[in-house]
Amino acid sequence: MSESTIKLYHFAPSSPSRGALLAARVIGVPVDVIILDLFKKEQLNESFIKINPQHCVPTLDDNGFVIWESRAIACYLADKYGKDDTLYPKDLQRRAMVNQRLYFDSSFLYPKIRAICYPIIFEGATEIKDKLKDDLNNTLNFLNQFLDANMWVAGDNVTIADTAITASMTALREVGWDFTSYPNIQRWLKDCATLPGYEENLEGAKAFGALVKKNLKQ
Ligand SMILES: N[C@@H](CCC(=O)N[C@@H](CS)C(=O)NCC(=O)O)C(=O)O
Repeated sequence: MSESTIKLYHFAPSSPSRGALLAARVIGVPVDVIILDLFKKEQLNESFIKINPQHCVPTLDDNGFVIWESRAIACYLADKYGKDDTLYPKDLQRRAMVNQRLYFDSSFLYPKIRAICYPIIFEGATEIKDKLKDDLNNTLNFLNQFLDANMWVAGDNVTIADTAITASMTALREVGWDFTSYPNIQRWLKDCATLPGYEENLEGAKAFGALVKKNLKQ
């Protein structure tokens, strides 16, 4: 029996890390999950620094081919191990649309969630500044608009843009964010619950939410 030699270095509360793992689950590729506890600074272990000098999760090691950046990991896994190209289309324009949503997540959505949550988890903040709240809500408006005409964030079928954005958005929901103004997002989040690996993702999102809520003045 052959054993998987695909390793994913992972920490469940991290949204990018969950995004890569959820992509692997939806693609259906078996990965050995190796937990690095960031609160114990395990990512700074000498053995991991040798694998990834940037010492971040998620990091993928596919038989010695090492890559990090959660969305790049998802693209690689979908291209290499996807049963077909639905999760990451080969058609240039459909692929460009998935890439656009992935970049939307990496450069707009997730950084705005992080800008709110990291100071609360790590720097003693107990409140969310109005400017940051408005900024994130503005970005959620765009996501809600993407879902106006589409069942999934990049079209009519699930793609790796959905898995990345699910990881970000479940974390935000577990923080207790108000999604009342975003009916499409609420509907889409319900649909995402059908994805393989969703419950595993949710567990990490809840851990993240608890870290924020414990310090947030209600
Ligand atoms: N853009 C990266 C972000 C990765 C990232 O920020 N990882 C954090 C956890 S959320 C990390 O590993 N921090 C520990 C460190 O950098 O030492 C991705 O999507 O993979």
